[in-house]
Amino acid sequence: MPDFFPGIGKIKYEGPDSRNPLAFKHYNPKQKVLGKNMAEHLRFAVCYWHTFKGLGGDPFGPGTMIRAYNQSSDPMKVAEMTIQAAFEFFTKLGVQFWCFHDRDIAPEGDTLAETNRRLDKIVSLAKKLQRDSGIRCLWGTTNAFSHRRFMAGASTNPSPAVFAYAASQVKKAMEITHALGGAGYVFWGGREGYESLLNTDLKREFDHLGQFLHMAVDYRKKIRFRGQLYIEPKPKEPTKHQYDSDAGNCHAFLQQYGLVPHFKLNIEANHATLAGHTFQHELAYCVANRILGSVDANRGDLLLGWDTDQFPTDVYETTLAMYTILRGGGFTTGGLNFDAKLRRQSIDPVDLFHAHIGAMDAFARGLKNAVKMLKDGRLERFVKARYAGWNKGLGAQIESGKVGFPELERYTLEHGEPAIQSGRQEMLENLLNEYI
Ligand code: XLS
Ligand code: CA
Ligand code: CA
Repeated sequence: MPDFFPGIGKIKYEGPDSRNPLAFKHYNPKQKVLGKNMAEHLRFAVCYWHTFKGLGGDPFGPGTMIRAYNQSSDPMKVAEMTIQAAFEFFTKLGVQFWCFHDRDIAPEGDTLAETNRRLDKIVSLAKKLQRDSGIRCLWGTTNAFSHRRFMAGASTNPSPAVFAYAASQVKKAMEITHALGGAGYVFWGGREGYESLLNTDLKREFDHLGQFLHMAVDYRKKIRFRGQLYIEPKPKEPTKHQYDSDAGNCHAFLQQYGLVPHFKLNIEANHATLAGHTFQHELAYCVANRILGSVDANRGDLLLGWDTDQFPTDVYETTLAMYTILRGGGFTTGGLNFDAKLRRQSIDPVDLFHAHIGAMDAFARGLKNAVKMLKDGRLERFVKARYAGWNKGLGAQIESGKVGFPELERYTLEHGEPAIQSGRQEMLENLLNEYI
């Protein structure tokens, strides 16, 4: 077995006092919290696209990173070496899961048939590597946005032939995700959106997206794939207007097309901030509507207006995220997938370890803080007390639908000006700091 990350051994938990940059200070996979161990709560996954296919290119220049596993002129040889490097990395890092796009793991051939043969070859290698390492697939997905045929979208393309191509690609990607025992399958909109309404039939494109997802639901059933289907919201990028722009918008779409029973959402932190929301807001919306499925754990830069996909390090964010996730019952099929990439100057393979170790520690701290918040219960009690008026009297009458405008007018005329109370935001912000 080649060693693509020489000199780096298995990353261990050494505790908060350790000064070893290649050790976990907080993530202790076996440590029990709230009845489960940390690994079971957090379900960390490494993403294939940024971690193994991203080389630091940006709109101003090509990649800066040189990797031993892509030094060949034969694209299939590169694919084989890369999947081996990936499993070496997952094993040394100690994650349980990985995520991929079809085109990350195997390069496209000249025809769809040839592309699928190439995929089968790499998938059989991946299956063996999964068996040997015990590492599992959190979710698979399709890249139906890079190739020029998808410039005007995949399932929302004005051309039915492109719709058909995208369907064939998703069919195959669902089959290989199933073959790899994937716990889920993601639909991120890619180029499902528009640049200009001058050339777009918005209603027809939405209808086609709905129809496409119904075909995916039918095919999932046909091949007996049990993985959870997810939609991943993202606004503004790459198209000017993306159809799946945020959690509320995806939820409305799923309701409109009768897809709620079949889909949950995959919430990405950076996409939340691009949509003008906090990460916690998007998670809380999903928890409130029972549609939270999985999480792409990264971070944006609030001073930049694009998808920077940085590794998560902000413990306030991870604490609030884990608090919200735990209050929603925690992960079942989903997990925390690091859809994040190294900065362009972090050129060494060891930087991949630093990035993931820091991100896993940030979420382990978030988990521990969230457990403190839940056990202490002061925040929860405050919110309960703030809404206590709805449990009896007037509030209970309104909620049960027993009164309407005339009765409420009578009440107001009788009782006069309502008493108001402080929202205590600053006190609660201080309380949050007690746990962090
Ligand atoms: C792109 C998305 C993408 C999805 C999977 O911005 O985050 O990587 O997670 O297609
Ligand atoms: Ca993502
Ligand atoms: Ca992103």
